[in-house]
Amino acid sequence: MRAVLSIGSNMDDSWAYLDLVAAHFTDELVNASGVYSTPPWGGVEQDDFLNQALIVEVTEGPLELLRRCQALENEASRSREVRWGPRTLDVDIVQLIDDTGAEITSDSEELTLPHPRARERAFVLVPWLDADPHAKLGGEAVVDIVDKLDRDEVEQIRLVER
Ligand code: A4P
Ligand code: MG
Repeated sequence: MRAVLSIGSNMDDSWAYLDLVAAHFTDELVNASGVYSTPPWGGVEQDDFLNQALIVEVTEGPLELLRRCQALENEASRSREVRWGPRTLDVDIVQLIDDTGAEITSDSEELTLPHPRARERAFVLVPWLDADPHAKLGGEAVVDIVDKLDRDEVEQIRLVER
């Protein structure tokens, strides 16, 4: 099963939290995007985020992968206070592709796939395209989905160096 993960941080040592996730998935990593600085999405006033996309190939099922993502958030001392608010580390599963190449869908509250807000979020899609320029979401090329987003929002997603 192939997974697209969107990871983000805007508290404490954000680079270190992103590194923690990449290190955890080293043996399963297919590709990683660059790291992007992104303005906060969702209306809560807070610092800019660092966001990155990771593409990983894993052998376990969707819920086991979700548990691993949550364990990484806990390792980063993640507390959940404000929805869409500041966080040390957020690890979201954007998309899962099964071994036949089909997109896995799920509409439970615990795991919604593909991620329900991914297509509205330049901070998810721009890094994803960096990691996989041919990416598709719900049968549509991600590059075309990005084209339909607000131009200013897309231009504010900036590749950064450490
Ligand atoms: N859950 C359901 N589907 C999924 C999935 N596909 N991947 C459930 C991961 N988790 C999924 O998530 C709440 C619940 O979602 C979990 O219990 C899980 O079972 P959470 O991480 O505990 O809470 P949250 O992250 O505060 O809420 P939410 O709605 O997931 O927030 P988002 O959508 O993750 O947004 N702006 C920028 N620029 N960059 C960011 O990274 N992130 C957020 C958080 C807001 N604004 C941002 C960024
Ligand atoms: Mg989340």
